[in-house]
Amino acid sequence: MNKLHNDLANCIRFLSIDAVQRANSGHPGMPMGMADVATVLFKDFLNFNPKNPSWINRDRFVLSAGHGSMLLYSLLYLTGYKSVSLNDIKNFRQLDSICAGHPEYHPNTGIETTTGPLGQGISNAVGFAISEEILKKKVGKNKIDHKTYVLAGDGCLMEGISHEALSLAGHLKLKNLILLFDNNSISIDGPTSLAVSDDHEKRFKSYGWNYLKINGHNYKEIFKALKKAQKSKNPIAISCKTTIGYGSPNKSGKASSHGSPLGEDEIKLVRKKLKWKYESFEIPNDLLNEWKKIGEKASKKARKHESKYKKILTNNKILNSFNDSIEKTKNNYLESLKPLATRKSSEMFLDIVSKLPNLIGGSADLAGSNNTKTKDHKIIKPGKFSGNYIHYGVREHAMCGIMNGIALHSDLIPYGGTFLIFSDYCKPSIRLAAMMKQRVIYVFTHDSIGLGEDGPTHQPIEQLTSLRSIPNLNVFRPADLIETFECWQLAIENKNSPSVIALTRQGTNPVRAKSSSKNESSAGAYEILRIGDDIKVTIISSGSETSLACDIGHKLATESIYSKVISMPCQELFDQQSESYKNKVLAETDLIVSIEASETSYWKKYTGINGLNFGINDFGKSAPYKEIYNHFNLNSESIVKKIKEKL
Ligand SMILES: Cc1ncc(C[n+]2csc(CCOP(=O)(O)OP(=O)(O)O)c2C)c(N)n1
Ligand SMILES: [Mg+2]
Repeated sequence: MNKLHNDLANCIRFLSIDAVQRANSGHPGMPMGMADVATVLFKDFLNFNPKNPSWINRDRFVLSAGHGSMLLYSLLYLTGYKSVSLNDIKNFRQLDSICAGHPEYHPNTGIETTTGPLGQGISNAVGFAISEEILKKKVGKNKIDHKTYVLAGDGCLMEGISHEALSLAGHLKLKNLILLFDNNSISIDGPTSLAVSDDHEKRFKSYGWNYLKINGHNYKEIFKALKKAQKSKNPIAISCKTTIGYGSPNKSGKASSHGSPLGEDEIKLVRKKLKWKYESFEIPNDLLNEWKKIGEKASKKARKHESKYKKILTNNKILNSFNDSIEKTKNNYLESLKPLATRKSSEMFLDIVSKLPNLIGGSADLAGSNNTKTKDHKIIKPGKFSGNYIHYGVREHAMCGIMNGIALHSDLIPYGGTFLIFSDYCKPSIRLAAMMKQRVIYVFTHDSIGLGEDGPTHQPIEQLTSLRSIPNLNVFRPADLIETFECWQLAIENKNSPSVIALTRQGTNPVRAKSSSKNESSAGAYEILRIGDDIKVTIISSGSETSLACDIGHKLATESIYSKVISMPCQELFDQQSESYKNKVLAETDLIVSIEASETSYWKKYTGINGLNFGINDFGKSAPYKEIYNHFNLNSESIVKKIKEKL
């Protein structure tokens, strides 16, 4: 037994116990159980700098088991991060406290990512590790050379996303990734034997990981394992056998210590058992100094290294350098004005910008369908990270969690593709990207019944509505090549929001007969056609239905009914415009009509209850796509008829 080690670990234990008790809510069990492992990690292995938390070559520490957030907050406070004070810890789980119930990403604080949904952190960590390898390749080992540590529990490993992420990490041979498994065999409902009998070792090894087993309360074993892990040639998991709620006479080893305060009486017993003679929230000076020394030592080491590093990637200017090529391609298109699938237009955009040094593309096994991979892309392969394109395999959820890690790591901009219908498999990670304000770009193709014969299982209906309901997510649905280029530019330039770009499988007719140097899509919606002086109808539309809307405008005009057509590639950006702009676009006529081959509810905020919403409020159909459009009355004859009836 090493007294100093125990004392240091007990600082984490008691801060966690006291904070949870004071908040009368939270999770003491995990921090009490993993305090020993975390102490050895921070004291002897982790490269970090409390004085410069965003130092690029720091090791990343990801708490996938986010319910144990007090472990992280305690460590940040003890090692001297300005971001977390003792007062913040006393305010655990209170409004606007940095010490939230689960870690919520704040830049430059030592909190690397938002975790909460179990297993997300594992996929984020895989993204961090991939980024490290990519950057190392770009700038050299003397500047970038760090590890990613992820602490995951039984729950994280039960989640499906862990399988996807661990499998890809093993395949790619991410030797810089170390997973600390809090193997306490307890989750909320009781012993994990209620629900799982996996052989963890075999599981990890089958993915191509190394696997070590230790007693997570024996500092020598922890030290040795971490030492070994530094040299691993593959990603490595360290199974730390721990006791949840370690030190609690009546609750240790039981689910009762997982997620509620221990209670004043039990806390007294823990103090006695662990020989902790201090008051609540009291860390004695000598121990606080020991912890501060750990932080200062790490700072000193970091500072020596920081001087080597200059900012690697500055890229907004670089995007401008593609402007000439972007304009040239647009102009060529305007000369031919042929129908073109927007997924193809997207590929043409990527063809131009694929040399952007920090754009990292990928797809979940649909590269050819999503048109995300261009002829110039280089594939990232096992152990070889000089490329810029990731084959994520059929792993949509992990792809999106990994992209969060890539975006958080540094200046890399990840984009990844799948079918829009499978955004449902991505949603938890998309939500977190939006919450963390990360620039992640989702290329979701096959965006409506227009995909045709693959049928209702593949035809998105409610997906756009669902995505539009996520705060801080821009959902783009461009109509033609010009808009697709504009939307891509907006997505790349927006550093604080993720973007969905929904694209068609089928050809769409050009609607922007004239390009303009102004990015019209940036306002979210704009007038694309006006016929006649005395207009009676406003038709709003997005994506593939915009050319249908224009046809309808022309047809109505032949019967002396005049209208304007509004192309609305992005509702979120339109909603941010000035009242006067919104009125100009939408308050001109009494009748407003929306057309989108999708669930209609979000269009009602623009059309009002007296408007007409043409869309689909049922599952799709399997047939050639034009027949499906007719089946759902999404054609100019039916829509013109209904508009006339309404007028
Ligand atoms: C996706 C998801 N599902 C459910 C939960 C609720 N939840 C939080 S912790 C937990 C049990 C986790 O067990 P384990 O990882 O073993 O943590 P321990 O009890 O050992 O601290 C559950 C079900 C969650 N946070 N995320
Ligand atoms: Mg557990």
